[in-house]
Amino acid sequence: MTELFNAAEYLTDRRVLAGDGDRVAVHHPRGTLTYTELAEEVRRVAAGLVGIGVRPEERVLLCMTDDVELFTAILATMYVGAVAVPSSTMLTGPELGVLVADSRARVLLGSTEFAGAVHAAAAGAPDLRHVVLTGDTGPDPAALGPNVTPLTWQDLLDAGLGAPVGAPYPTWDESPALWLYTSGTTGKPKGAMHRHHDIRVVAETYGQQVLGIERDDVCLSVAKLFFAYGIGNSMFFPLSVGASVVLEPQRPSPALFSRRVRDHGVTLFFAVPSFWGPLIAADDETVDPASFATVRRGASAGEALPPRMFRGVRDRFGFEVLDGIGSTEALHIFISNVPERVVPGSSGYPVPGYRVELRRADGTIVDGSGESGMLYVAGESLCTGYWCRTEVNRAVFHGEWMRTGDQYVRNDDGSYTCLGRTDDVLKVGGIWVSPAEVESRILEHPAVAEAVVVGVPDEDGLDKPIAYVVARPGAAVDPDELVEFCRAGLAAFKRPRAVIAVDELPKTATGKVQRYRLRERAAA
Ligand code: 3SK
Repeated sequence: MTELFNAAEYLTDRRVLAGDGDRVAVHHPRGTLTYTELAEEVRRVAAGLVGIGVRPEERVLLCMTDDVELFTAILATMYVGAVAVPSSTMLTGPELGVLVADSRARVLLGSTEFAGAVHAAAAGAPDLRHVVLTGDTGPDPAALGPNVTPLTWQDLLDAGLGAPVGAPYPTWDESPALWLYTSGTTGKPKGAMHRHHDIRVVAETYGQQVLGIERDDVCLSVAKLFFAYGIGNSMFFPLSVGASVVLEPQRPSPALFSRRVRDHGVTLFFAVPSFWGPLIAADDETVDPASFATVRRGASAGEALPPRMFRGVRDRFGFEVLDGIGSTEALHIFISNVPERVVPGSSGYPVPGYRVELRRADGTIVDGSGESGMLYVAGESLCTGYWCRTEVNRAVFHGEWMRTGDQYVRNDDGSYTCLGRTDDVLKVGGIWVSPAEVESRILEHPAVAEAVVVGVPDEDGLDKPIAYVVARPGAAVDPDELVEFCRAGLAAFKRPRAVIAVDELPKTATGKVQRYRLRERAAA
């Protein structure tokens, strides 16, 4: 008989059964939740979801800040056998609408500060039936249309009064639990589908065996819960061992996060290179190095951590940062540095439970000797594929292996170093940015005839999007205005950091833009 397994139960009820009921699970802006309180709150929200008609395997989309409502709603959705789809809170209304429509979500949960995007997204989603907002006001019925019921958070909880949930839905390892959208290599968002099993796998491999998370740890992550990196750091790892997490809804800044580290005695601190840089550079008044006295380990992902930053954190704050590489498709990190064996500038060694291969363009395997190859990974936490994307699935998933799109080299000591992307997609501040999407936005501007966006490394080697544009005949391009135009039509992190007007773009004889020449020009 198939053994039942529910990841939300594993992370809540099972901790209570293991004796952690009175321990703090969550520090949030208004107080704390013990494991017993968390488990109860999850069941209350679960009852509300059942009360409004959520059924197993249906998607529930969540566009929310890192706070108790999001934390409990993700767990509650999985508890009732439905699929949690946490989405980026940086998306515009139409961008969010694409995810609501693609996922066929019938329920959309939003934080009140994203009401504008939530209303706009709901307008174009035919399958949607309920929109819930935190706060007292609730969504505007006029903005939602006749088929969608607007609810406040309290309405959701009240809907559960007649539908108590005493036990998790009988899911098993293979049951769908979590979809995470990534724009990855094609630019069009794709929902990577994860099973209940994948959550236990990342907690028990990277979380417990590499990071070495223990019951007394206190975790704080710069990456939010809607990222694969963030949900592992802030939910799967701490709850899998009875540790605690600090939830911070506000945007991460060195000053704010160093205060949170100090106030909560954080022991495991998770960040990305675009945060480590400003943290190291901040003066002592903004960031008191003594605030980090309790941190025993840091973790980094998203982009390769420059050795300068590894040394900067160690020398100024006194802890080691374990850099690693993961992916939304693998749910978390699958190559990582390990404590006391860090090779600065490398991503480290394969995490226990994962296999990696470097392959040449013809598919043959690189066996060492400094030759680079495309990184492939196999492991138990790989997603089952992208929702409704047959063509991309065939290109990316090959039996148990996944093509990552990253070019890597294996060093003599067995560690792996990233050489960059094999395709044109950029990672900016740890988030995928599709040049094609930014180019389409720029091309909507009446003054622009042609546009190409390339990634250009800054002084730390971290990619920043730069746009080259050719003006229409008789028109002139104002770079600052074009950046603002992008900000208005795209999530802000996708905007080009500079716009360079040129008379023509370098092209091959067949008319293909030579992006590498623009990258070279920008870097010169
Ligand atoms: O970007 C990464 O390295 C990463 C790490 C963990 C989870 C997800 C991602 C994309």
